[in-house]
Amino acid sequence: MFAPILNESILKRAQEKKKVAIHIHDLRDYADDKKHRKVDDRPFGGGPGMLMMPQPLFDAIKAIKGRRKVHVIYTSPAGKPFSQNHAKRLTRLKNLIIICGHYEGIDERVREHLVDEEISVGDYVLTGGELPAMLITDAVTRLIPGVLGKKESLVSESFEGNLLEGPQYTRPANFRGKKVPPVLLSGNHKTIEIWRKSQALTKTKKVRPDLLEKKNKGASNDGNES
Ligand code: 4FV
Repeated sequence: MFAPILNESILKRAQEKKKVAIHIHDLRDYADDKKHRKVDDRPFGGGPGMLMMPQPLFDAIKAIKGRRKVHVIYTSPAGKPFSQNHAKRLTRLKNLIIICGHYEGIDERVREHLVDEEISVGDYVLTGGELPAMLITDAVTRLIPGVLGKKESLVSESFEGNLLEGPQYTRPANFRGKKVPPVLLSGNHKTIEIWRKSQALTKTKKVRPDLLEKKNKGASNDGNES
């Protein structure tokens, strides 16, 4: 599942520019049960489905960590909601391991003894933790200095200042009679900035008023709050 994501566009270039190194590990390689390479088992106390066993996860993470300080993330619907601030905070950590959840979940002893942080990418249930892991990898990698080229900017994008991005336009100025707001053609950067800010505010008020509450609560955008 990961190859197509990692070998395209910005993530590919980020690895080529040695801004990030991304390795995929097959848990079955760490299963004590060499014959069936079993990594899941039935839940104690009964109940539907299977759980990820502790042994392959403990031994895999021990082997991958070696002597390095690594921040271990587990992706699950029961995690803290992922956000841009969260991504910013993770870019400050040198080594991340992301456990991709599967089946009904993992043995609680993994969460207790290995997991530093549980992250959810949204209040819905997926078939596996791979997509959440890819989301986190993408959102974090693009924030690493030097990954995004000049053309791509981090400055005026959504969630900067807890505001959604306002409307944007490119050529032609008149597309089949549909015109671009004249202020954007004025060349007056001050009025353009004011217009953009007010548009972003209007859109945020309409679509994500919760972000404005956060903004007004003075949540500074320093990446500490998730
Ligand atoms: C999920 C989420 C998610 C739950 C069962 C994988 C699945 C299966 N992960 N945010 N939402 N995980 O739905 O992070 O194990």
